[in-house]
Amino acid sequence: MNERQRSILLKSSSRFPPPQGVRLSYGTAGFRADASVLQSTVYRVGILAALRSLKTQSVIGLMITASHNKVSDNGVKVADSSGGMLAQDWEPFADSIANAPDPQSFVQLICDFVKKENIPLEAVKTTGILVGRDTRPSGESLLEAAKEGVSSIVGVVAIDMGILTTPQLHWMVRARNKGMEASELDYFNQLSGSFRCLMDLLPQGNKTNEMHTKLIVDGSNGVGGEKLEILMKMLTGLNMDIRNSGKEGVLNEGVGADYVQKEKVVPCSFGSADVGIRCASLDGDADRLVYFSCLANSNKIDLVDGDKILSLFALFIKEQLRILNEVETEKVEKYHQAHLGVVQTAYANGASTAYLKQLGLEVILTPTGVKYLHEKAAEFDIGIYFEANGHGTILFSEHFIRWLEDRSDKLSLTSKGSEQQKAALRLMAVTKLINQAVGDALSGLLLVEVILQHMGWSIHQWNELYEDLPSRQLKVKVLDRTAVVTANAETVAVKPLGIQEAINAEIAKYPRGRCFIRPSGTEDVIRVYAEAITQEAADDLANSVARLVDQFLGFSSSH
Ligand code: G16
Repeated sequence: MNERQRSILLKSSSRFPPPQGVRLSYGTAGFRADASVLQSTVYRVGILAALRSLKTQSVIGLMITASHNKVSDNGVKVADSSGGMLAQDWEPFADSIANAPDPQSFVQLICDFVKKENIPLEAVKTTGILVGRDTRPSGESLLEAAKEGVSSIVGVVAIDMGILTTPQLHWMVRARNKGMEASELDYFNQLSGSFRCLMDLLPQGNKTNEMHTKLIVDGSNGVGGEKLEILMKMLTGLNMDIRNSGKEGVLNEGVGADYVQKEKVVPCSFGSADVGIRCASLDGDADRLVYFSCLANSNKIDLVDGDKILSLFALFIKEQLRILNEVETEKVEKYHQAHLGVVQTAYANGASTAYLKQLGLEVILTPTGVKYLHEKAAEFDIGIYFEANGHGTILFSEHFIRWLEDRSDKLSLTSKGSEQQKAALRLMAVTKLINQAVGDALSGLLLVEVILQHMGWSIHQWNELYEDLPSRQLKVKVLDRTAVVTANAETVAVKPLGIQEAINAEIAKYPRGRCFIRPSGTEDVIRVYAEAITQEAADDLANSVARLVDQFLGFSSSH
């Protein structure tokens, strides 16, 4: 690194001193903390993104969001050149620069890393950082800090994309690096165009049922509601009512996908008048989606979570593949290896995993975090991944897409209008509608809506695919959440010593009981998940394990 670059970094970093007494970690989905301590971290991540851009000689994304966290928090994460999450082998560097105590050690870390990674400190191809933020009030000044970080690396520029959903930013990075148009309008055009295409391909007779009944969307008082309002104007046939779109009410407070999925109660602005109607909930930055219906005389809901969205998508895709392969003659090439697989985490309801296996699908379990699920799903020709909390998408391999395009072209010549051609066109439209960079509540919602139409199903019929085992999730505040270390896709706690044995003893008291603990990567808590055959048993199991966590690690603990 030359002297000029070094002195630019020294000068700019001295304007962003790190907070005292706070240790930050890149976590499940980037850095998250109270917004007041993040200026320095965001500035430093701006530098990291610029280095990543030079290393990959491509466009990189930087998003300022704390997603489902409370409004006073904020965060920052990097979208890699593929549009997916930052390469995991760069996370330790992110951790070390975020925590470097002074400008000298910070700049030295950068110099060492540039050398180790052999990063060319000049742009040969298209580089640049797309920067976006959600609607949090702290986002504006944090975005400025990010821009300062980016421009501290000579030759890399930040392009301010303004207020976006997180998946929009990921989509734009992916599109840019594929040489496609990548504005917000392009995003809306792609989603609305492919949705229209799927609507045109609905089986005859299914065109009126569900679409004429209302869908009510809870926007979590975040960016998603506002963007969905724009998208809705480009669509026909959807009768959608958007609530909690951020004009009133507090972000993620008593609203949103995280609240609805964890508490299993109606969000604010929903009530008795909505009983039986199909409802959906987005989270604060619109990368999660769950559905629900309100129950009569209660604030409880019937939850249709990420596992059921996954099941719906898997059923639809499996059916289209079956049609495509059904009447193959020897003359046409058959895609023998179309390998369809699904990826879940330990939070997946046991009934969903059993159902997916019964469908004959290969089910893989990973630790929590889109970065892990996405990586596994990419190993299939068609990989569908979802966390129960509503975070997920479908990935199609380049090889499969090429085959599909070719197949579709041939069918349009040999059997135009046939069921096979329609199945090929449907799959092609899904590859465009679904956001293949990352889970996207808006694109996921449109796909759910069109599949329900295709099946001619109500939300209730969809919900009846299988019956969830009762479950309960709790959070426990502890002195040091890093004291919990897990293994086997987070199903076993290997530290603190002895806690897993104590958990096992609790589980043994409940028929079909299942329970695990893990440190959250986005909040300062230990999460507890429990499942059993009755709600009371799931609640009891979760509560007793939460007490164990408190005994082993809590504020009153002597361990
Ligand atoms: C992020 C991640 C998700 C993860 C969630 C909760 O979601 O992207 O993969 O499930 O955090 O993680 P944890 O349990 O470690 O706190 P979001 O929607 O907050 O970005």
